[in-house]
Amino acid sequence: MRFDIITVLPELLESPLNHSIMQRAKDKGLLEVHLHNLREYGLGRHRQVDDYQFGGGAGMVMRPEPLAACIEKLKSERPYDEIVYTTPDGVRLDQSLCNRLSLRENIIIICGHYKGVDERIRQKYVTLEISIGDYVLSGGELAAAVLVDAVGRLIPGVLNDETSALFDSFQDNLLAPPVYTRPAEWDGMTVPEVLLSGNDKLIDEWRHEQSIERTKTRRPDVWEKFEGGV
Ligand code: 6GU
Repeated sequence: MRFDIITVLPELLESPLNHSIMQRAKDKGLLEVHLHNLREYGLGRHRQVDDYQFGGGAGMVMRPEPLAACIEKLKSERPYDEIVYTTPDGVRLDQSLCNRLSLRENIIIICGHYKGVDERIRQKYVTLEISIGDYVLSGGELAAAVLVDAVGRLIPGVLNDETSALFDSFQDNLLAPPVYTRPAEWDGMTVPEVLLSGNDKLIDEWRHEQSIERTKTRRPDVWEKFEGGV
C-alpha cells in the first residue's frame, strides 16, 4: 500500500512514520509513504502556496494551482483509489473506515492548513474528507499521521501476530479487555485468578465479559452499535 502525502510541513510527518510498526511495515515492503513538499509547487519567486480569502476575513487559504500541479503529477504516475483531504469538517475517522481503507492500493492525502484549501480543489479532486475528531488541530499533518498509522497497521502481514488486530478495541464494536503482565502480585494488587488458570475457554469468556462491561460503562454509544449488531 502506498500513501502520497502533500504537505507544507513534511518535517512534522517524518518522525511519527519512521518508528515502530510503521517502520517495520516499510522495511517489509508492505507500506510506502512518500512526502511531497507543496512549497516545491509554489508560485513565483517566493514559492507562494496560500493567499487571502475572497470576501475578507482572517486566515489564509491554500491556493489551488500548487495543489493541482502536485496532484496531477502524482496521477500521471499511477492510478489512485482515493484522494483524501484532512479537515475538521470531514467524516469522522473510525475503525470501520480504517478497515475499508486498508484494502486500497494507492492513496493521496492532502494536509489542510491555514483556513483550508480552496473549495474548487475539493470539488475537482477530493474523493474522501476525513476528520479525526471534534476538535481543531493547527494543521492536517498530525491527522494524516494518525490515518496512516491506523490504516497501515491493518495491512495483512504488518502486525507480528496476524490475529492481534482482531482483538483491538472497536474491531468488533467492543472495547479491549484489561491486560496484565508479571508480577502476579504488585503493590498489594493481584492478577485475576482466571488469567493464571491456563483454561483458554474460561479466559476467553472472562475477556469477553470484561469487554462488554467496559463498553457499557465507558462508551454507551459504542455499546449501542454492538447490541444492534452493526
Ligand atoms: Cl483532519 N484537521 C485539522 N486541522 N483539525 C482536525 C482534524 C483534521 N481532525 C480533527 N481536527
